[in-house]
Amino acid sequence: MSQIVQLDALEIMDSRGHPTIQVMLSVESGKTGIAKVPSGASTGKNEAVELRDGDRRRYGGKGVRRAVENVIGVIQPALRGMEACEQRAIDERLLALDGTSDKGRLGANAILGVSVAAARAAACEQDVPLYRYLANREAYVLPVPMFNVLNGGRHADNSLDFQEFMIAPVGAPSFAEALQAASETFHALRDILQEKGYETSVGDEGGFAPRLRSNEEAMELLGSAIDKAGYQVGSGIAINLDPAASEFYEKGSYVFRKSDQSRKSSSEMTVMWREWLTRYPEIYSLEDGLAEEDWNGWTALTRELGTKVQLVGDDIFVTNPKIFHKGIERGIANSILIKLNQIGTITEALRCIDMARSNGYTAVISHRSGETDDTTIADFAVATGVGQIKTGSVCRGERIAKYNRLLEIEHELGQRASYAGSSVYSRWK
Ligand code: 2PG
Ligand code: MG
Repeated sequence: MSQIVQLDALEIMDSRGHPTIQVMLSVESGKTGIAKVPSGASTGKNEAVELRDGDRRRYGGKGVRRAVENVIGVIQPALRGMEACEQRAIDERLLALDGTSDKGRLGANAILGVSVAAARAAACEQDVPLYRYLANREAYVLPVPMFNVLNGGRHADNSLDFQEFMIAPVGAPSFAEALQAASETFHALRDILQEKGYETSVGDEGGFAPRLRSNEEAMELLGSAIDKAGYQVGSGIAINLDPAASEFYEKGSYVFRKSDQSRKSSSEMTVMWREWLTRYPEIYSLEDGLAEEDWNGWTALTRELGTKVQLVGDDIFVTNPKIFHKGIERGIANSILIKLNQIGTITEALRCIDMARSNGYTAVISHRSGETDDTTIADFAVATGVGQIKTGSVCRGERIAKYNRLLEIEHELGQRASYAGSSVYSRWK
């Protein structure tokens, strides 16, 4: 009854008001799975291709009509008759149909839409929630959420070079209480910013985007907000960073253009991060502390700090099993960020998670800065049991949709749910 009978797609809006694709996949019984595909701003160079029309008369070239046509005209005939529950076979068929190494023919946006819509249709057909359908075991771990409450870098027009300052309520007993702690801290931060005369408007991921004096000031404000909300800095609420260093890497140096115009070499960056970790022991996780091209720097950084902090590779691995494999061989990072649209299929993302597990790496499921109300990653985080998710601040509907979905899952699981908490960082803290 789960034979695929129809695929449809349309151009919809993402949270930045740019077009993206929605895919609907229907099976024989009449059940339909719907997927809405996200889109990044600080994208890694080796991400799978997001197919855009390039026709400047529409949406400045960002239209996705070609991706829509590929779903309907090319993918639909090739998938009709396949079982929606055969995820791997579907994903392999999509890869073969595309035939390129970067999904540039059909578009990773078209391909991911279909990959996720198939999973959703199959779950619906089997009448089980998506997380249960995707998991192949019965242990359900709710992830530690990382809330990006202060935005900088490419996500905000302010003076912060670092893109994301996140709070992670590791000490909470449940996901619901983690969300509560984050919300209280977020509002305490708003009060503090207001008192200090800073703006409280938010950036792309729902975090505040004030014109602070320095990246260090961001850390101090977060510490005060956590304190004001009545939580313990570090053991109660950790601070996780994603400076997204590829964005300020220019010809072999790191240039702090948004703040003080200073420059640092790769080894000076590692020294800086070592000092930050000493000064701010509440930092539990550092993502993209160096740039995607700086492989030697990454190896040195990992050697130096890999036993002290979670080092997450985002731009450098781009959720690509082949690149991740090379990175593991080179001793790069100890954690991988998983963004479904960086690679384009559920199967390949799962392969990265398996590789992470078998090589002693952790994994963090992530949204993109351009999102929709799609909540797939919430289910994906629970299904894979990786214990960590980052999906923005406690603000903006497209972010809250994921957190609300996690609340729903925790509620539904009742006694069977367990919150990952500080255990995910026990290797370092
Ligand atoms: C990141 C992400 C998500 P973007 O760098 O980790 O927070 O940003 O989607 O713009 O790549
Ligand atoms: Mg990142």
